[in-house]
Amino acid sequence: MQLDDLKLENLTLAVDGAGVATLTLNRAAKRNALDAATIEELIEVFTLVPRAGVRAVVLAAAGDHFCAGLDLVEHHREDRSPAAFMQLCLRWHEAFTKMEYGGVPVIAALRGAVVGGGLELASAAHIRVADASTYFALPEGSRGLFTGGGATIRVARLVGQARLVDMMLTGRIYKGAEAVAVGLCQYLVDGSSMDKAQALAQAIAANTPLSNFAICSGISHMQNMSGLDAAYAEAVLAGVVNTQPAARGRLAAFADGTAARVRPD
Ligand code: 1HE
Repeated sequence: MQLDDLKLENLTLAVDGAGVATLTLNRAAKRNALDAATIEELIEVFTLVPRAGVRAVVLAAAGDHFCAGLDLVEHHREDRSPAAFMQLCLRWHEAFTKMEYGGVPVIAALRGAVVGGGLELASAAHIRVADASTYFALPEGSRGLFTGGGATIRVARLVGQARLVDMMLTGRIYKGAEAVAVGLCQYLVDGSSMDKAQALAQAIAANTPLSNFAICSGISHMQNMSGLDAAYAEAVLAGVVNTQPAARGRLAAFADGTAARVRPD
C-alpha cells in the first residue's frame, strides 16, 4: 500500500518534490471535528508516512478553524457504551502515537479553534505554528466530558499539570503571545501560519532523514525512560546518527570552512 493508493474522504494529502507532505483536515463545514472515520484516515496516513520517503509533514486544516475536537454530534448520535468509547480513544491514541513517534517531523499550521481533541491532535505534532486568529482551549469540563486523546500526557508536557487542570476546569482560552509563553505553540506569526509552517518544513526536509528520525522519535521515547536509560538510548542513537554516511559531506564542508556558521543575523 502506497500513500497514493489511500482513499481519503476527510483528509487531503499532497507531497511536493522536496518530500514535504501537506495533510489537510477537510471537513470545514463541521469545523474539522474529529469523527471516527477521520481518526481511521489519520492512522492510515501515519502508518505509511515513515516508509514513503516523506521528509516532513505540514498538518493543516480547511476553513477558519483548525479543529473543533471530538465530533460531538456523532458522539451524541452513537450513544456509545463506556467500552465503545474506550475503544475509540484507543484509536485516537494509535493515530497520535504514530504521528509523534513515527520519526517524520510534523508541523501544525494552526488557525482559529484548536479546541479539545483538536488541541490533542496539535500536541502530537512536533512544531506548532499559530497565527493571530488561533486560540487554544479544553472545554471538556463544561461539556461533561474528559479528554481522551492524550491531553493528560501531551498537553501536560507542553504547559504543565496546573495549567492543564485550569484549562479543563474553567475552559480558559489561550491565544497570542500568552499561548507561546505557556508553551502551547512555538511560533506566532502576523501573516499566514501555513506559509510559516511550509517554510519550516522545507528547511527541516533538507536535514538528513536519520537526524530527523532521531529527533522526532528518539526524544519522545526518551521522555518515557528513566534518566539512566535515556542517557544510554541517547548514546546509542548518537552512535548511529553521528556516524551516518549521509553526514560525511556536511562534516567535510565544516572542516574545510565552506559550511555555514551558526551566527545570529
Ligand atoms: C461540530 C463540532 C464538534 C462544530 N462536533 N460538530 N469541542 C467543542 O466543544 C467545540 C465545539 N465547537 C464550537 O465551539 C464551535 O463550532 C467553534 C467555535 C469551533 C466554531 O464556531 P462557528 O460559529 O464557526 O461554527 P458552528 O456554527 O458552531 O458549527 C458549524 C458546524 O460545525 C455545525 O454543524 P451544522 O451541521 O449545524 O452546520 C456544528 O454542529 C459543527 N461542529 N464543532 C461536531 N466538535 C477524545 S475526547 C475529546 C473531547 C473533546 O474534544 S471535547 C471538545 C469538543
